[in-house]
Amino acid sequence: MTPDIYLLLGTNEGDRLYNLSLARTFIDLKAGTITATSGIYETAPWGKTDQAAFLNQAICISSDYDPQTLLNIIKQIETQVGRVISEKWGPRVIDIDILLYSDNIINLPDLIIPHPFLPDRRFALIPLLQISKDIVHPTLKCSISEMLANCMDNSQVVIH
Ligand code: PH2
Ligand code: MG
Ligand code: MG
Repeated sequence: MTPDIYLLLGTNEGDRLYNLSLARTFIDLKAGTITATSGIYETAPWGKTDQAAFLNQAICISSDYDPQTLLNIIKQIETQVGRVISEKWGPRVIDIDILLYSDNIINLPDLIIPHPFLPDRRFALIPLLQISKDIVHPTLKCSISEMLANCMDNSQVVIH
C-alpha cells in the first residue's frame, strides 16, 4: 500500500499565502498526491522569537518515494519556491518538514522521522490534528490529541 506521509509547510517571508500555494502545487506535481490539507494557521515564531509570524499548514500526501528520495525532492521544491540558506530556526520563504512517514522510524544523519520536535510544537500539532484522525505516533504510542494535551508549548496558533 502506498504510505500516507504527513508534511508541515511553514513560511514567514514574502507573500506567505502564495509561498504555501506554490509549495502545494510543486508537491502535488513532484512528490506525491495531496490527499488532505489542514487549514492555514497564523503562528507565533517558535524557538527564535524575534522574527515575523509564520503561516503553517499540514498536508497529507500519498507517495511511493522512499524517505531519503522524498527528502531530496522536498529540498528541490524548497529551492524552487525561493528558499535560500537560512539560519537555524530563522526566517524563511518556505520550509517543508516531514512529520510522519506512515509508521516508519528513521534515524539518518540528515533525516529523523517522526520529526523530533513534533511533540514540542503547537504550530505543528494543531494543523496535524485537523487532518489526522486515527494516527498513533510510532514511538510515543499516543494519538496527536494526546500529544497536544501533553504539549508544554503555549505559543499562539490561530486559524488564518
Ligand atoms: N519553523 C522553524 C522555527 N520556528 N515557528 C513557527 N511558528 N512556525 C514554523 O514553521 C517554525 C517556527 C524552523 O523550521
Ligand atoms: Mg522546520
Ligand atoms: Mg525543514
